[in-house]
Parts: sequence; C-alpha cells; structure tokens
Amino acid sequence: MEHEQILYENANGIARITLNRPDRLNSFTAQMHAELRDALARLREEGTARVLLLTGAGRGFCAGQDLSDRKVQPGSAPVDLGASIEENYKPLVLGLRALPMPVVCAVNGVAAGAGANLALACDIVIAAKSAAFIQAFCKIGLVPDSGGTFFLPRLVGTARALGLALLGDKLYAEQAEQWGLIWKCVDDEQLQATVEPLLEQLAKAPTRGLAAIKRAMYASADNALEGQLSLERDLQRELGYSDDYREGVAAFLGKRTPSFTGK
Ligand code: T3D
Repeated sequence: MEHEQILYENANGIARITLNRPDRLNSFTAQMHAELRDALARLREEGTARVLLLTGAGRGFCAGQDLSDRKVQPGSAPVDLGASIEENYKPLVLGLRALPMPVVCAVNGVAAGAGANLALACDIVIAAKSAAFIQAFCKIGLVPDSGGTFFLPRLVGTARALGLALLGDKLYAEQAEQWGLIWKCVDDEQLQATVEPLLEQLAKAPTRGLAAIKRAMYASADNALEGQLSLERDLQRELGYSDDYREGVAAFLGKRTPSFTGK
C-alpha cells in the first residue's frame, strides 16, 4: 500500500512512523487509519525492527479525529462513532501495546483528543516543552477514547484525570512530566537529540526482555500480587532460554560490552 498520510521507514532495527498531515495538525482520517494498520502489519511482517518511534510532522503531533472527515452538522444523519472506534482507534491502541518491542513517542507539538491518548498508549513518551496534551472530547460532547479513561486515572490519579477530561484544558509538557503522565519533557530544540540516542540504545537492547517487561508492567493493572508473581515466573523462564540472557551474563562476567541480537 502506498502511504500518503503517514511516513514509514524501517532500518537498522529502528522503525519510524510519522503522522504526515501537517496542515491539519496530523488529525486522523479513515485513510490515515488504513495506512497505520498497513504500516504496523508491515513492521510485524518484516520482523527486523527492535524499537518503534511514533511522531508527527510539522508543528503538531496529532489533533485527534479529523472533524471535517465526515459531514457532521445539526440535522445531519447520525454517525456511528462506535464503529469508528471499533475499526480504527481500538485496534491501533491495542496493536501498539501488543508490539513486542518498545514504542517511543516523540510528541513534537499539540496532542489533542485521540492524538493525546495515542501518545499515552506508547511505552516511553518524550515531549517538546511547547507541546500540550488536550482531552478535547468534552468540547464536542464526547468521552475520551483511545484509552483515555484507562490511561489517565492510572497515570495521574482520578482527580487530575477528571479535571483534564471534564475541562479539556491544555496540559503543557512540563506539567505532564511533573504529574507523571509522560517520561520526559525537553526543550523543543533538544527533542530529536534526546530521542535519537534512546532509539539507538533500544535497538541494541535485549528486545525479548524488553517486550516481556512491557507485557508484565501492563498486565499488573489487572493482576493481584500472586498472579503477577506467576507471570514474572513464566516470563523469566522464557527469557532464561534466550540468547540475549546468555550473552548478557557472559558479557558481564567477561567485563565486555554485550552484543544483543534480540533473540
Ligand atoms: O469521530 C470519531 O471517529 C470518534 C473518535 C474521536 C476521537 C477524537 O479525537 S475527538 C476530538 C477531535 N479533536 C479535537 O476536537 C481537537 C480540535 N482541534 C483543536 O482544538 C485545535 O486545533 C488545537 C487545540 C489542537 C490546536 O489549536 P491551534 O490554534 O494550535 O491550531 P488551529 O488553528 O486550531 O489548527 C490548525 C489547522 O488545523 C486549522 O485549519 P485552518 O484553519 O488552518 O484551515 C484547523 O481547523 C485544523 N485542525 C486542527 N484540528 C483539527 C483540524 N481539522 C480537522 N480536525 C481536527 N481535529
């Protein structure tokens, strides 16, 4: 599939997806969703990436659903937004969470509506200082989707989650970092310089181990302690058979830098 609304590349263990409709602040259309599905399928098929970067082109990260993509106005025929969530947003969020590698999100500018929650679905979120997160849904009579009602209370607590979702105010990146919503806020001109070495590091890391860390962390929201201990046992058993575990231990004992293959 040719991509017109996103950019996709995969080289040297690093896959990159850039939302690419800068004049519309990279808001989602049905076509962009189809291209994202295609890119994530390609990424899985290629099997060579060990980290994924998600970012946006231009001054924004993503302004959520393109509100002009459908003809919605007073008196127009009702739209089944549930179908849009089921077909587009839900698989996108679940697909990112299930990827067996870290997903880094570089929030280069405003992230609104589903765009904000797409960022929160990623594993490591680094935002430029001028970026802001906006739960814009309340301004058009909708509920936060794309995992907003799941991520927000878990990351920042119910009081702040409700404030953000009910008021739809801008939460600037610096405060988002202070609140624990994201990993890091950096000066705008430092965004790329911060993200690139991180991608290099993750592309050379023991990928199976990182995938297991991601799985265990996300599973903990649904598990009691005993269930989580059992999951850790099962994952550790699998990882004990991995090449990277053997390499990591040998490198430590040999006082050398490990050379991980992701296997
Ligand atoms: O529908 C379903 O399938 C259900 C799923 C829903 C998920 C959702 O995401 S619902 C929430 C949708 N998003 C929004 O409500 C956010 C709308 N955008 C804004 O509030 C503002 O644009 C921002 C706060 C994000 C940024 O403000 P600002 O002042 O920096 O930029 P701007 O001037 O508003 O936007 C620049 C251009 O992008 C502008 O076009 P123009 O005037 O230059 O021709 C603006 O209309 C366009 N744009 C921005 N966001 C959207 C958009 N066009 C269509 N849809 C957008 N969401």
